[in-house]
Amino acid sequence: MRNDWGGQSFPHPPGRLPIVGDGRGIDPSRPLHSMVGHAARLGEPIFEIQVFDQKFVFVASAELAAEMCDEQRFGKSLSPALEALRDFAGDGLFTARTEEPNWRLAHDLLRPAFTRAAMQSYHPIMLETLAELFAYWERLDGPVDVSRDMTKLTLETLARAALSRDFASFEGTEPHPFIAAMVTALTSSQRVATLSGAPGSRLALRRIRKRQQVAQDYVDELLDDIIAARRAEPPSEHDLLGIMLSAKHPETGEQLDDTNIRHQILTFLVAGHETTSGALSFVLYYLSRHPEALAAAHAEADEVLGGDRDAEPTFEQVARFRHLRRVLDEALRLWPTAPAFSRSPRETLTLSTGHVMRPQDWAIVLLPSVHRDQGVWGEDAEEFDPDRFLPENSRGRMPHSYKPWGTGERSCIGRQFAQHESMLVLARLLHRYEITGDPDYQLDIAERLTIVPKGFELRLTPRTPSAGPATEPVDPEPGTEPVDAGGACPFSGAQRDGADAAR
Ligand code: MNH
Repeated sequence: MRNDWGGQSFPHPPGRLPIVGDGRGIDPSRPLHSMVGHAARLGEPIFEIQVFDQKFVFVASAELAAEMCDEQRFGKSLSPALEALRDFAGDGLFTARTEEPNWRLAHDLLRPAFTRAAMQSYHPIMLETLAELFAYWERLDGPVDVSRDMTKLTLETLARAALSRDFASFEGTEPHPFIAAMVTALTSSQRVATLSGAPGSRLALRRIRKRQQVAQDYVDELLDDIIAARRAEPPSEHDLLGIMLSAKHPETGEQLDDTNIRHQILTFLVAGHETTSGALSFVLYYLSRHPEALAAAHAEADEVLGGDRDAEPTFEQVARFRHLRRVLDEALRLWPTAPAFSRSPRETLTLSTGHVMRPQDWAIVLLPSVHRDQGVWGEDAEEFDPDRFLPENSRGRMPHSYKPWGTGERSCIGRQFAQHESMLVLARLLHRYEITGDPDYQLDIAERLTIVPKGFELRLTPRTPSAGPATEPVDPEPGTEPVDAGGACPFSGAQRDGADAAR
């Protein structure tokens, strides 16, 4: 048994079979949903799933997740899914082991590409790409597929900010072939990870690996051409690629080699575009279902941007979209688009549950479950309520109970990038358009390494912003806001009860 925890066992779903283990209880196209469902039914802080000779241990409570977020005692480990992704992204930042020299080197060298100053240089690129999305929408008829178009936008933005390359994402409705290849490589690495323990899977594995190889060769060649072309130009640190090619470590003078640079580019494209696109799509989904949160977002956009629907936020204005920021935080609470990360202890230790955990053991922190822990988020934890993130409601919340960006030194390096881009996109979109969802749409989530809403469409109609400074405060006083109409939210149970949510 791999990851056997020295023979210790944990609660597991009923109906375990010999050999296949708990495999029957996992929907192969929706493994995350299956795990979140098991977590909710078991109600345990930690549980296990066995599939053939692989044991997976999941952390579902905020308290145990917090314990494992203690950087003194725990660090990142690579789950089988990340291990498999190394075929594709090698020792790039996301899939590197912390002990590998390339992790620290790349972390130190690439930090400057994510400072506030760097964000200022990406700001005009983000705005320009967004304007192209609006122009593309204006050429389309009918409702837009939200995840499809947010993916176009975030990939294009990243390609331009990181590589100064145009991927022509808005030339048609089809995604760039690079995306198709990347998705093939990603889904294959996930399937390899789930299949590799299964007896009789050799043929299937070989077929998948072959498809993966074709996709990967295409992607590698495209990236190697981009790197070679840039090497031929005079050095310039105006984008991420430029920094990767010329930055030297201040103490050792070390640089990244070309293979590692290719791994880093792939990492940034993979880690950076679908996570952000999913976050934007979930935000738009929730806003389309919560009229009061939507109205507040429209009002905030008008207050900051005024009466001209073509107005673009300045860099400094982005910080003023406070309500919108809470909406993003709340969407990432319910559906953290990078939904899990793995942890191992630095030395053998005993968990608060009494289990002994050794450095070779790993556990997967299941974020959607941690983020819905009623002990932290209240009885209405399943409900969308951005006011949970008002300062007065956040005070005193358990540390490490909200982890959509991961934790510690291996947390998301692109967080500011994603947050800045998301705020710009949402602010401009809601300033410019009325959004209408199909009331019959049932939230359906596509799972890869990340999660994105599937088949979610919005009808966009031009909106006339109200001019001048708003006369009413955008943030209602706690306790005076209108009560959520409820019902429409697929996770709704009880009515929410206002400001008590955080306690
Ligand atoms: Mn991002 C790591 C979530 C956007 C690049 N990211 C992580 C981790 C989470 C995460 C969680 C930690 C994973 C782990 O512990 O195994 N990231 C997100 C989310 C968004 C996001 C929810 C958007 C929303 N990420 C971005 C963007 C970029 C990016 C945008 C790049 C421009 N993320 C990374 C990289 C890492 C990472 C690189 C790995 C960092 C490291 O380990 O040093």
